[in-house]
Amino acid sequence: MCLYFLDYGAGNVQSLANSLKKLGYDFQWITCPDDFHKATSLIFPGVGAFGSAVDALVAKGLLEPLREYIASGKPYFGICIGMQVLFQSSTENPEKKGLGLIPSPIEEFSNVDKSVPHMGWNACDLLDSDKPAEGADRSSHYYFVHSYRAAYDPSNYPEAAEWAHAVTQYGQEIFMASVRKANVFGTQFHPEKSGDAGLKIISAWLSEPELQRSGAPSTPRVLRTPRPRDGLTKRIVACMDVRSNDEGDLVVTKGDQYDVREKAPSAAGTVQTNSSGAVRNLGKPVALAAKYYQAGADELCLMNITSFRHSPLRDQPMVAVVRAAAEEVFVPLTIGGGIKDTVEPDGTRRSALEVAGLYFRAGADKVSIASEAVYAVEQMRRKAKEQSLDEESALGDGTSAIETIAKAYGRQAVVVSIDPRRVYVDLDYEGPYKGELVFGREDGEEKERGKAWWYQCTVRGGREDRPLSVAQLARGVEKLGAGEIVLNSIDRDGTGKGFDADLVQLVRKNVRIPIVASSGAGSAAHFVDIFQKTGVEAALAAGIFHRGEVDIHEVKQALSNADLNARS
Ligand code: 1PR
Repeated sequence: MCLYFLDYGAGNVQSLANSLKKLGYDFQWITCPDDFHKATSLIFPGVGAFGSAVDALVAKGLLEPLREYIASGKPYFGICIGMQVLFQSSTENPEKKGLGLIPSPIEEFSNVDKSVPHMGWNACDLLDSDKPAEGADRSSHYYFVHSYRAAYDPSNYPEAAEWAHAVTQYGQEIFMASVRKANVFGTQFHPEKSGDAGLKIISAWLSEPELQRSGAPSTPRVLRTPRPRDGLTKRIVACMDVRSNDEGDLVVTKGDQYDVREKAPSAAGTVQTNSSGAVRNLGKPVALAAKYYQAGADELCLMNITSFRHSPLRDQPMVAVVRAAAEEVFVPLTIGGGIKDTVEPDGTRRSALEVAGLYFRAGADKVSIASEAVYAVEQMRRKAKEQSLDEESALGDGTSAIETIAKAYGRQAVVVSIDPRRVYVDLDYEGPYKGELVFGREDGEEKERGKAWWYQCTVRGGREDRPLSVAQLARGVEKLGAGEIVLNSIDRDGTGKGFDADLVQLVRKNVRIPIVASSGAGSAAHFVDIFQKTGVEAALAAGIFHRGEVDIHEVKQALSNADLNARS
């Protein structure tokens, strides 16, 4: 087999390359139209936007050779955008035409009843129970990340529906999760990010060449009625804060309210309240990432909490960490810290887009932006004010890190990490954040009862407060194009008191993009609690996993017991 990859230069194709390496296959890149003749099997792992994919293929003279390759009957496997280009068009970029093999359009999900993008692990319903399933099965979950989908609609698009191989429900919409006909196979989900279940699909396609050519569905396609609840699981995210310790080793550390140093004992043997001890060392980042992947984490986050400010980008130690981790883990990997315009020690300027690109090429699936997101929203609001416009109506000018990275890699690749802190105020507070005040509940912590507070944004890992509320930031970054929010809490970080449900509810009310609740998890019950109270899509923890106090399996079990969807 002469296996080729089609890469048009956007996003993370390294993950798929790592999957093939893990499965023991070699491949080559399509670099010119002639390579299509040499290929006996072709995978197109498209990411980003439909229009930029089509544009890039046209610009490189690869669109027509791709059409001819597929028409020749040789096996084709398209992933995400690689599947979407088989369709006629996409409302994402209506002026661009796809290959038109499947006669229906790709359209945006409605966000009336759910968060968009559709991000996470969902079930697949195979339509032909008597046919080879390309390694897919009904009991597994697969990782999806997209805002546009091909509706499964046999009434209006009967010919297109014939291509459907598996369907998935998100909210009350049923769409094509995979397509299959003759030599063509495509998945909307990412098998390379779907753990063992996804590797099984890639392996089946590669190892059974006869199946690659004979995928004609037989069962007549009939309309499906959505079930009351979709199969999207609640995601459990394991987060590793990484920094160099005093000996210069890269370690996973963990703070209490962002203070990562051990409390130093005083001369008298009592523990001091200020922390001048060593940086807490909870393990090596790559080894821990591999451990959490094996333990069933749905996603992993690596946070570069000091940004290693003095390293030139090409020697950035975190890039090596991401590269090594991506070879071990086959679930989504987010990298955060230092995603901003930078100046190298030799004076060379690097844009945030370049920095992000380096991480994507190393194997990251998403980048997480914290301080720069605050500055971008502040600037957007300031400009609106200067023009005597309502700050809430402000729009970005296309130059922020969020906008440039989302444009190039798709909004699903851009996470904003928020580090808010409670600011307690009098009950009769009349300041600018009056509309966002939260009032302490009678069943809440004692210090909160009868109190009111708002949530203030911070930058530089909580070291500097900014004149911006968390609700203003959340609305702003959604407008700028962020695809997800990781919502930390400085007050709860490392305390084990549970997630801050008031904070999460506040942000949930303000945005439609997925939210990852973070900070304060102390038990499996805390995860159940935050999902039940707020309906957020994901929850993140660090300390309890690092210290082995709760394992990920236990959390999943607790979710299932509480009738919440979880990936086993
Ligand atoms: O500002 O874009 O360079 O990003 C810096 C990133 O580093 C931000 O995402 C910021 O949250 C993070 N960061 C900076 N300093 C610290 C610190 O701890 N001193 N870590 C820090 C913040 C918060 C979470 C933590 C959860 C769960 N850590 O990442 O994992 O709170 O913890 P828990 O389950 O133990 O309670 P930029």
